[in-house]
Amino acid sequence: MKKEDLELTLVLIKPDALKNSLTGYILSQLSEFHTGLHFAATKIVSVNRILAEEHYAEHVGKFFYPSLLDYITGRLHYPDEPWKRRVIAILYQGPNAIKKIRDIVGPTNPHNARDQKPGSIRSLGSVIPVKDASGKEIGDRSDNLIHASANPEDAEREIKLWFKPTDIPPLMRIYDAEVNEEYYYFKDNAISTMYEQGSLCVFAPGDLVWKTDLAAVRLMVAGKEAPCSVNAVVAKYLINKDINNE
Ligand code: 3AN
Repeated sequence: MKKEDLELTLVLIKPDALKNSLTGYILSQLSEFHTGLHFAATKIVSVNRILAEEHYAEHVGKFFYPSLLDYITGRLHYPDEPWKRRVIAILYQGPNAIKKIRDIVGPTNPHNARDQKPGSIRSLGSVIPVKDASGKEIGDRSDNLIHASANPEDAEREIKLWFKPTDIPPLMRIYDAEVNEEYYYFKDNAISTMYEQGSLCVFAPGDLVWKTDLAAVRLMVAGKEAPCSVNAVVAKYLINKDINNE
């Protein structure tokens, strides 16, 4: 098996797709029959604030950022039914996985998708006005049903943000993982090797973790600058935990 044959990409089936019962349609569009790609991992995620902020970190400060967080956490589509706020996160694997999926997904804005790529998944999405606190329209939000990694760098960052190494079968894992040998705890947006009341154990000895995450937490506990944020490391360990940070 060549390395190129094992390319991985992240797909998120977002709350608007779930609400509109488009999950089955989307899965069939992305099926092995159409794409030649294979499932490498999947999970149902109730997206918490930490994960949402980290996933959309590149959009911090843009006018649509707050509504993007409300969208991906499911608050917009399920305001009164919090138990239905979910995203389906899937990893697909195979040659050219990133491009193949992006082609079927279509352009970011559903209006552009309908113009430029009719039949793409996002051509079924909607464009919703975004208003400021005074009710003045300040732009549009794209409810575009699905997220798909845009390039190999984004794919690696996003896959390591949403999935632990053990979520992926060993022979499908393409990023290095390592067995951790220490306890690492998370509290008040910081990582520590010391337990305090209210700390959450992120890694325990014997856990298989992303090598890049382990390198980052070692720098963090040494008080040095790490190449990623604390939230980027801990987010995948907080998925579906009962944390109070909505
Ligand atoms: P894509 O999802 O196609 O990779 P990104 O990563 O540029 O697009 O944007 C992430 C999300 O942010 C989009 N899915 C869309 O919902 C929202 N977004 C991006 N650009 C805009 C924009 N100019 N106006 C409104 N929403 C936007």
